[in-house]
Amino acid sequence: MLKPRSTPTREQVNLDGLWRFALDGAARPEPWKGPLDTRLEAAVPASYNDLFTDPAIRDHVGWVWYQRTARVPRGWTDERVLLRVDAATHEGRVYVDGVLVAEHVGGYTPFEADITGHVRAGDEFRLTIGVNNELSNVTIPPGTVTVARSGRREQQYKHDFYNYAGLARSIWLHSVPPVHVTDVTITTGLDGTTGTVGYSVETNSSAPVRVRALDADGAEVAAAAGATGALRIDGATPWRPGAGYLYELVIEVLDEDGGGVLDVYREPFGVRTVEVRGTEFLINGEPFYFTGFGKHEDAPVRGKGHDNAHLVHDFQLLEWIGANSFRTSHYPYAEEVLEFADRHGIVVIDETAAVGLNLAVQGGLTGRPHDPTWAPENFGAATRDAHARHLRELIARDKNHPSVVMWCLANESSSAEEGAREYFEPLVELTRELDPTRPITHTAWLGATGDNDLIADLFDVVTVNRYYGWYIANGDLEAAEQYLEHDLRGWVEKFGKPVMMGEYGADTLPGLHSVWDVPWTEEYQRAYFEMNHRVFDRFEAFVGEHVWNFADFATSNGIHRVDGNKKGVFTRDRRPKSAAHALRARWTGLNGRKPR
Ligand code: GCB
Repeated sequence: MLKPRSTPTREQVNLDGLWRFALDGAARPEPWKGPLDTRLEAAVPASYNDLFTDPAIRDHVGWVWYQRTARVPRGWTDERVLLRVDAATHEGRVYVDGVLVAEHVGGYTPFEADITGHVRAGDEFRLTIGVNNELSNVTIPPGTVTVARSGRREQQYKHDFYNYAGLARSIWLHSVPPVHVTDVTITTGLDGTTGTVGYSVETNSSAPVRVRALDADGAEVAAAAGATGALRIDGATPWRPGAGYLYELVIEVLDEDGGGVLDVYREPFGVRTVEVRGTEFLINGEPFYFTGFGKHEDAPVRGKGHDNAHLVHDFQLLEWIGANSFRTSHYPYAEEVLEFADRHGIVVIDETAAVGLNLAVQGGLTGRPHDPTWAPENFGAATRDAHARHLRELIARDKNHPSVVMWCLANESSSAEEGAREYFEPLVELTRELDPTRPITHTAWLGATGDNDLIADLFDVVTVNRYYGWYIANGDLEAAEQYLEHDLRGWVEKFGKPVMMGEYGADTLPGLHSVWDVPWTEEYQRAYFEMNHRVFDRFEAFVGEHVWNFADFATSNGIHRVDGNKKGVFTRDRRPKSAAHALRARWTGLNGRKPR
């Protein structure tokens, strides 16, 4: 889905700010039918949970309502008027003056509605957005709503991060001309020093299309006519990790005689290649070693709300510590994040919101038999359909970002359990069909090993999440080292593919110190990383290390977490723990190359 952009033929109005807000039930029965009866105002973009002091709001399960008025610019008389919601977590319904204009399930991908028939240029309208945070067996991510003995509805889910909800990303009113570009796909290659750029433009008409590629200074470097085709850029500057050089494709839809321009859309792109060859991960033909993190969109007060100040600061810290990459664990991040990564040359593993498709985890923790994960009553065809829809939306949104070098289809699903292959094979096929250019991976949980995993061969890169020295052999780094080496060897020897660490980490309380190997201390986190790195460096096939986590983050209540997950290398307010300095020393020395 195209991002709204301002061009000579397109305009946009940002609708962020303070919106009237109410829980379902607190307002009138059909809140979209009139002004929302409430004194509350919520900030957009932000998760609503931590904005208010009322626990009934924080713990609410179900619909909430946001409302504001908006004015259609008076110059839009002859334009199509669209309303775009960058994210409504996890389900959204949009009403214009009481009329339902859009519905969408999936909390981390955008959706939009053509509201031309419902509004008039120059006039104001009432915009109401309902957002529901409920998860089920057929949502991605999954969850279950239970009713406690107290009668309170509670949302259970199988991931540890807090189920923040609301309008955490921007809302846009934007215009497109009646004849317009609806999609563009750009793929790039390198032929010596020449950049090859394949493009395919979709429009809502058969009007002729022409494209021009501009370099970063705005100079035209290639041009072509036709909705699909190829451009060649001689002496191209490639997009590289650490140097995010971007070109722009200017797409013009012309009137039938080719004289007038009906629509202009501009899409940035980078010229680069990505390939897995043997046990190497190659960017522009050169071996790349991932250093970085699994992250979260997470901050005090805003929750998962996008914030440009946090964006800039997080990327500063990534650079400071020598991270060249991150994974969008465990859901697609705001588009602004990917655009920033594009511009700054940070490599991204783009992950779906499929986290928690694993009932074996509970079994593993309690030792009790667990319900089958891949069963129709748990995660069956209907879940897979939702997963497929989500993949389509993710790839449609992010396919043109040069920073995205790999798709991660799921986090820690039950890949060693019967039925995993039947579940994943069609999703792998779909991903390859939607994007034949990027490698794919999924992260393997502790219960899946080289011996018992049923799906690793379907993917290009083996990514494993391992917590030896934390959940296993806690406090015994010697034993942990042996377990880890044995475990990694199993994957390396069996699959002959690049292997990387998707997660490794230890909860750490800043300020807690010890001269011994005491879990939760800053020294232990450092020693834990050192042990992991010693092991990684023994494997030729190892292509990267993503620490869990970049920063401490909010989790749901529970006995396993005290004030959130503390595996951050930075605290939640982004102060470095001692291990951050150790990582910095290692990573700045590597500079994207494998340790020797
Ligand atoms: C994992 C999950 C991640 C958790 C982490 C932990 O394996 O993928 O979402 O936060 O472990 O800290 O337990």
